[in-house]
Order: sequence, then structure tokens, then C-alpha cells
Amino acid sequence: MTLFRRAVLTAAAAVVLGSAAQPVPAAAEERVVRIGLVAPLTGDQAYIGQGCLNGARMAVEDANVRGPVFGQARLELVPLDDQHNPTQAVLAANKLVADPTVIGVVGHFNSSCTKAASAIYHEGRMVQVTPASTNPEISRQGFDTFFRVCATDDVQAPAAARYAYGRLGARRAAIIDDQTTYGKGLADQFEKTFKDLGGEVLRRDGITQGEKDFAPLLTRIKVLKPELVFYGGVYPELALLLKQSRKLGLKTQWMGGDGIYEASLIQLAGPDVAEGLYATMLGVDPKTLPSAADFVKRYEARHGEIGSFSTYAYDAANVIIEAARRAGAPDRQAVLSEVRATKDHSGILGPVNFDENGDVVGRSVGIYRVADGKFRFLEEAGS
Ligand code: ABU
Repeated sequence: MTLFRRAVLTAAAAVVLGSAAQPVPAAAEERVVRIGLVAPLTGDQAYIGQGCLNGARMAVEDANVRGPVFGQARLELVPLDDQHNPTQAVLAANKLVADPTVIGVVGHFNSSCTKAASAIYHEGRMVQVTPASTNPEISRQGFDTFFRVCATDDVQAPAAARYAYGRLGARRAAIIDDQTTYGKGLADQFEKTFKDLGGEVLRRDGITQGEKDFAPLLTRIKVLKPELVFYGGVYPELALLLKQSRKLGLKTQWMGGDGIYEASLIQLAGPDVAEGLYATMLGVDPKTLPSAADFVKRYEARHGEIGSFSTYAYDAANVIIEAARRAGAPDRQAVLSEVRATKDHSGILGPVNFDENGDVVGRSVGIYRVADGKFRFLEEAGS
């Protein structure tokens, strides 16, 4: 008996045992199938987390417009906030796994959270599709429940290093990371490729998420006159680093991965301060993709400027929804098997196929630069 059927029968039994005069909730219960969405929905990363939520919610709404997923089943999104904290992420995962009506999860955003929660989903046989967690190690844990629709850091960071060395001509770099699974991994990969190319790493420093005063660190970096500072981490701390380095007169180029590709970073740092910042992201700008045009238009009419990972969350949710339709029943194992069997899923960011580790295949990486207050696509990163 599936968990879902057991829940339905339990609800039905409760009604039978209850007063005959009461309304019958079992029928309504029985028609709801849920998908979780876990991301930092509050706190300093809320803007990027809410963008994921909006994308996943639109996928669920579109699915309900298309028609019931199973029989009369209506799809519902269960949003949970992990506050980019792995402990909260595990709590959220346990909550979703304990709910028999939940057939899959879009999440999490941060690699540290995704990694911590992945063991819970694996144990609960619940498919997990992250829209944004790019640390390569997550898919190497041997969890057959794990999938992602974004390019990994072992593709992004070498692309960034090659661009820094080859196109920007940087030979002397400082590296800062936020000591998270994502930030440290990304910085490690950048450092390796940059050194392999012949570049010199002058300093390697770690900061802590939530830290506010970077003046002592930036002062030490300034005396070394790096041509580039590479930052492994997410945007809130980088906004402060950029502002404080401007104040200290540290003149250098800054670069990071997809964790800094976020419009609100430009507002936090100030457009003038963020001008010239480089970031890696998907190899094509979703706003120029015909396959994403309708989604982007509807999203922006409703929520304002599209979030960096909204399109990814939309695709991640749809991978689960389409697998559920093919499975034909709200059975986690059946949905999981169908996600694994995904073949050329027609995502708005392009066809989705997974390799044996659950990593999306064929995603290119692009180099972006802030110009006139916006991230602008420069070029697809070469290998
Ligand atoms: N990849 C963007 C930042 C999220 C993460 O992987 O932690």
C-alpha cells in the first residue's frame, strides 16, 4: 500500500468513526497531491528564494490548468523556509517526508542545505530536484533520489578561471569564500584551474555568512594589489565586500559564480559599486530564449523582475509533475522511477536529460558582467 493511499484510508476511517452530521473531508483530502519547495524564503537570501518559490508555484498552477495529475487529483505546493541553514533544511525535509501526500520536492537552493537534506529524501524515497545547488559532491553520494537542472561548479569555476586568465588577462588573484559547501567548493575549483593556467593566488581567505565587517581582510588584500578577486559564495556578503572595498580604495576586478548572479546584489551594493562585476551563469540568457518567453512575460507581469533561479525552479517542478503524470499514481517510487526515465523533457531552459548521477546534461555556462545596473550576457564560456 502506498503512503498516499494509507493516508487517504486513514482520513476516510476518521470520517467513518466521526459524527455522521459532519462534512466529509476525506474526499477533499483524497484529491490533493503535494510537491514541496524548500529555499531560503526569509532572511538575507529571501529575494533569491522567493524567486524559486514563484517559479515552482507557477509550474503547479499551470499543471492544474492543464488538468488533474491523477484522476481528480489537484496539485498543491508546500513552501518551506530553510533560512539557508542545513539544520532547518533537515527539519523541512523530515516534514515533507512525513507527509504521505508529498510526492517530490523542488529544492533546496543552497548546496549545504541540499546536501544535508538529500539523505532524508533518499531514506523517504522522495525525488528531489534542486534548481540551484551546484556543488558537484552532492550527486556523488550515491542517492538515486537526487537530481538537478543547473550546471555544476566543476564546470562553472574552471570557466570563470579561464575567462579571468585568458580574456581579462588576470595573473595575480586573491580568493575569498564563505566556507559553505557551495562557496568553498567553487573557490577550490577556481583556484585549481587558475593555477594550472599559470596564475598566482596571492591569498586565500574564508569569511562567515552573516559577517558584516570585512575592512581588515580587504586592507590585507589591498596591499597585494591583485588584478582580480574571486568570490565563492552567495550575494549578500559580496554586496558588503564590494561596498567596503570601494570605501578602502581597493581597485580590482571582482568575479564569482551563479550565487552572486542576483539583481538585488546590484541594489544592495549600489549600481555604481557593482558595475563591472563578473559572474558565471547559464550559457544563454533566459530572457532571450524563445522557449522561456511566455514564462518570463507572465512572471514579470505578476512578480516584477524575474529571479535568477525562477526559470530553473519552474523546470525542476515540471520534471516532477510530468513524471507524476506518467507514473499515473501518487506513488513516490513510481514518480522517482519516471523522473529517472526522463528523456528530452521540454524545459523552458532547454531539453532536460539526466546522467546516472542525476545531473542535467548539456548545460553550457555563460559569462555575465554588470553594466548599467544589470547583469548582461557577454559570451558562452569556452572549454
Ligand atoms: N549555485 C548557486 C548558489 C546555491 C548553492 O549552490 O549553494
